[in-house]
Amino acid sequence: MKTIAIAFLAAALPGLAAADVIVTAPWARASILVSRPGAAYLTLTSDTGDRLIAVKTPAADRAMLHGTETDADGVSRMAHIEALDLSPGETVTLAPGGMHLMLMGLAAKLEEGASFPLILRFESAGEVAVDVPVLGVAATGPEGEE
Ligand SMILES: [Cu+2]
Repeated sequence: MKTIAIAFLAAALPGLAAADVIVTAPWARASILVSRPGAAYLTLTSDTGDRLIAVKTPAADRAMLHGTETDADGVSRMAHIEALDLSPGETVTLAPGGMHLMLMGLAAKLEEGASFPLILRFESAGEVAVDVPVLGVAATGPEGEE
């Protein structure tokens, strides 16, 4: 009986740790061509503070965090962000025109109405999986992604 109780407790721990980061409102824009990278957005909150260190999805060969910078000429460019620090209690929103998750080498077009799993890896919370719904092509697409 004692053995069973310990095994149950150990199995429950990763789930408790993952709850330290709350991932809300994930979405992606539908893609017209499979040859173009896709983009996904979401909101992150950590009560204790954490660090997003990796992103992966079966929907693409590679997923990475990008920031958007606008230079003096008003031209926006994307820059790879290696890791994203989350301050305790702070909410970070990824949105078109700003930070986004770039999905390179899509396995298939992102079809409106479909959804795909996305796994976010945090330094403390470990892996957090979310289901990302695909919204319409015209839904406020990110700037400079063409
Ligand atoms: Cu990008």
